Amino acid sequence: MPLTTNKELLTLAKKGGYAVGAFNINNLEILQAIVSAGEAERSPAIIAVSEGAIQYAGMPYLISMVRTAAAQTSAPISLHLDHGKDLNVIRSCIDNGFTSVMIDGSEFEFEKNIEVTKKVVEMAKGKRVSVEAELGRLKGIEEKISVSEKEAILTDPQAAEDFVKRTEVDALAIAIGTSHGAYKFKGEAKLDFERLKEIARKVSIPLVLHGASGVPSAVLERAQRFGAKLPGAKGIPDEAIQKAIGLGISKINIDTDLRLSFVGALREILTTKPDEFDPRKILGPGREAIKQTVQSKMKLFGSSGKAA
Ligand code: TD3
Ligand code: ZN
Repeated sequence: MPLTTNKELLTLAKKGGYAVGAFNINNLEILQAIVSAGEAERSPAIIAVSEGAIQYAGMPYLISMVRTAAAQTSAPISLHLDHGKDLNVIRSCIDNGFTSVMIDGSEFEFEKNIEVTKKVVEMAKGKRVSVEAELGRLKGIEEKISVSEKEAILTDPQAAEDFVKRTEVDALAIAIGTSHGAYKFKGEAKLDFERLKEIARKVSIPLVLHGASGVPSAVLERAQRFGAKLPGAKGIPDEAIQKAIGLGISKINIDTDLRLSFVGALREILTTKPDEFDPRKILGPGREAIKQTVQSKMKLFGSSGKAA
């Protein structure tokens, strides 16, 4: 089937009370892993590409791989630019077949964020391209953070309502205490669910949770058993993800868990089979490990069985 848009996927998810995973790719194996997980689970999936991935793999390669994937699979997928910051890159994604783009103006103050976000909404108008924006900062909240520091980082519910009204974006990424990468919390995992509740009350478009990797212990232990050094790595517990979906999150971004799964499998092969030098025998297990992880996310997010 042709690529679908995030708006289509997320409208159904919001109605159905589940979330769609956005999984980052930068090569063939990761893409194949996500698409075969979607097939196996009968689940939709968002294929996320960052500006860094575009630099690494090149726009033409990424677009043709994802188009080919969409044509081969019967589960819906969309092609989404993750954390777009460069308006030229965003424009080129819109013009070249992406079905969703994110404009990340979260580093700017409120009015400037609105201004850049509106520019992208304008670029996407009349095209089959959804727009996601971000309000608030994805930084870990330390245990002993002051109230004013916390307010400066996390998304303000009233500001979110105004932001969505003024920009007319299709989806909004919010900050409730998650952060990117494998080190999300020093102590106990803590998310601001009250804030999420309040935002969901005021904002009717689908809400997005970034920095949502769980750093699953089995995945981490495999990587560490074969030499990975990741002391203190910690993610979002599965229960917190389920709670966030129950409170109105419809799109969940996962990258770190895919990277950890991939590298654990590669480390194991390279360590246990030092005579192996066929890339397929090395990358194949990496692909399989990502597929397993993506399938477990689809189950966790409730998107399994939701492919139309
Ligand atoms: O937008 N992304 C993916 C890119 C971040 C680089 O890891 C996320 O929000 C994913 O977050 P996580 O928890 O997988 O790092
Ligand atoms: Zn993100």
